[in-house]
Amino acid sequence: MGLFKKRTREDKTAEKSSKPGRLFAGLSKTRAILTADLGELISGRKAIDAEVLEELETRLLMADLGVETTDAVLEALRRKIEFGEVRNAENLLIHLSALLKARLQFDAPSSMPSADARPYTVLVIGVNGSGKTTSIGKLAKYYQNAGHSVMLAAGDTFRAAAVEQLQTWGERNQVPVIAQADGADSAAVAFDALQAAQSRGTDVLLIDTAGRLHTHSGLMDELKKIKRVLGKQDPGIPQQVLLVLDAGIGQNALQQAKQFHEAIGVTGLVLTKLDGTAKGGILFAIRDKLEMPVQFIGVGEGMEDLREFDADQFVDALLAQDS
Ligand SMILES: Nc1nc2c(ncn2[C@@H]2O[C@H](COP(=O)(O)OP(=O)(O)OP(=O)(O)O)[C@@H](O)[C@H]2O)c(=O)[nH]1
Ligand SMILES: [Mg+2]
Repeated sequence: MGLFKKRTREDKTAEKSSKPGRLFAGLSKTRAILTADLGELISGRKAIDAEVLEELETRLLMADLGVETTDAVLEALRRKIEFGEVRNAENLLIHLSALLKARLQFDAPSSMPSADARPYTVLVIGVNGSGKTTSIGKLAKYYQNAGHSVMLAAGDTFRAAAVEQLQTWGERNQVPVIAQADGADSAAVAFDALQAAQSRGTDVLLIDTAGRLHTHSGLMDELKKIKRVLGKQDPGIPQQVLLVLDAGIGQNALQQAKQFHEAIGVTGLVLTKLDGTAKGGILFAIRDKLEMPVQFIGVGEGMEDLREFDADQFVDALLAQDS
């Protein structure tokens, strides 16, 4: 049934390579939880009854939207049913979509460099394996596409492989990578890179760091040092501290984010691996519980699989009906 516009085979082929198509494909696991057979459940009914709302509630919780958003959305829908605004399945999903979009608006600062502060310096932090280095590789592309010159700093000095991984992304994007021998002081690498970017007039400097547990105070101190050393050059640097979170950890992301924020101050989040999880609703819980905006989302391992977060596109991709 046509709750939302069905997509033809031609649409799907075109979508695979297009940006909205990759977002749509990337969110398929969470979408399956939210919408699989929902149309059938609703369509046979004359009215939207308690059973339908209970089913919807279960699905929102399973997709990790969190209790706050789930309760608020259900409450709003019940009121709309009571006042006759929602009468059938089509109505219900349209209102659900609008309610979710309204709740997911972040007050995000611009992620683009301004003319008076070059290089726009982005410190990228997070636990091991969350997707920091990969996201930096994708961000290099993102900034180049926006017409900016980019430099990368290999601040993960724990493993030689980490430097090589970043250098590979540097080669793919044809951007310089500033690195020192492994075991070097990561704050020194960051500072070196900042000076190199300043002297070359680079627009954007992306600094990779080693993965670390938010509960390890020694490693958190190392991050503070990187930030302090950069700030000595100019207190406005780094302009952005991006915390990279693996969306697959669901509600645990909230605790991680709080502790990183307390330790060094996070300006924005990158939610990665949304393509690998059915817990994509975690963005709503983040909106409810944290002060930090989601700036970027990762929906795959490829260079193009990172995008600036857009609530309307995100909710459309979550609720669209797979045909
Ligand atoms: N499917 C998918 N995989 C991703 C995404 N982002 C990163 N990955 C994968 O996650 C793995 C870890 O990514 P890295 O970028 O190395 O993670 P990291 O945070 O730099 O890891 P450490 O430096 O070891 O702390 C790699 O296999 C990436 O390809 C994403 O959005 N989707
Ligand atoms: Mg890394």
